Amino acid sequence: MSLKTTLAASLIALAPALPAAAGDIAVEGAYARASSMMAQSGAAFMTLVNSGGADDRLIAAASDAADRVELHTHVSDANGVMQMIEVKEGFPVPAHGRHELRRGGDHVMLLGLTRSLTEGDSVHLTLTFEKAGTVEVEAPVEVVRQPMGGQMGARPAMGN
Ligand SMILES: [Cu+2]
Repeated sequence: MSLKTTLAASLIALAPALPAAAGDIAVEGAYARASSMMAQSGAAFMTLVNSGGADDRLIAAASDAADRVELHTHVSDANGVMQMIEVKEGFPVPAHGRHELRRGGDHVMLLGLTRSLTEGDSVHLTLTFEKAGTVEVEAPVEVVRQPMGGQMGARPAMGN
């Protein structure tokens, strides 16, 4: 029985974040990460899904984990160097369509982290859509594992 209990607990821990939705808008697969171990900033990624017949738009975001939250994207400058810029007009979510926020592309930028983002933690996001209103999202933290742009001597996440 104790094994079953353990398995059940593991499954709950591994369960994806609950679907977050408002009106015709749903937010799927949200996760957040710090830019690096000692970072003062981070980013959140997710897929915005519009099941309705009218275009909508993500126009603002807020979080309990950051002083300021902006909608950002990446563009390459004249030298081909990727830079982040704020997208003041927000991200369009077409009718019966989706808009993906992913690494290297559009993202929700967390500026001035109020705490370090470690595995097992989660970040609360309040997303504001032009038509659907606000969607509350719980984005689990994923510690950076991508090979690109890795800092020297990447260490495992520190405990408390
Ligand atoms: Cu950014």
